[in-house]
Amino acid sequence: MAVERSFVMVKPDGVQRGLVGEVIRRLERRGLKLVAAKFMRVPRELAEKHYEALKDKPFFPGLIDFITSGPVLAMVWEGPGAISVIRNTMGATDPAKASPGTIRADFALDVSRNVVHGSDSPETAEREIALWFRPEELVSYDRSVDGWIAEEK
Ligand code: IDP
Ligand code: MG
Repeated sequence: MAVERSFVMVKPDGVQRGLVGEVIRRLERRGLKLVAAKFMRVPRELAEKHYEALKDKPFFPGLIDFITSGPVLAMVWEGPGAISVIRNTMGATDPAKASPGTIRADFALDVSRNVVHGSDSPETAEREIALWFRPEELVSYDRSVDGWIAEEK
C-alpha cells in the first residue's frame, strides 16, 4: 500500500461532545501518523470552499452554518492506504447506515451531525490539505515504531 496523507477534521459536534481525544486515539492506535493539527474556528469562506462540490445540495446552507458554528480540529494523518483506511474507520456518511465499531456508528445518529470528516480520494486529499494547511505546517518525521506498523520498502 502506498503511503498517503488524508485531511481529517473533528467537526463542531465532535468538539462540543468531547470526542476530540476519542477520534485521535482511534487513528493513533491504528498506526497512522499525525503530521499536522490546527484547532480553529472555520471562516465561512473556507467552509464554502471545502464543501464546494456540495453547493447545489439542499442541505448546503445548513452544512455551512454547522461547520462554522464552533471550533474544529483540522488534521493531516499519514500512513499506508491512509485515505480509505480512515474512511473505513469513520464509517458511512449517514451514521444510521455506518457499520458498528466505526466512529460514526459508535458516536452519532444523524447525517447532519456525524462528528468527523475524512478525504474521500487522493485528489480530494491533496486539494483539502492545501486548502487547510500551508506546506510548512506539515511535519515530516520518523517514528522508531514505523517498522513494526508497516514493512519498510
Ligand atoms: P462524507 O463526509 O462522508 O464525505 P459527503 O457526501 O461528502 O459525505 O457530505 C459531506 C457532509 O455533508 C457530510 O459529512 C454531512 O455532514 C453533510 N451531509 C451529507 N448529506 C447530508 C444530508 O442529507 N443532510 C444533511 N447533511 C448532509
Ligand atoms: Mg465527502
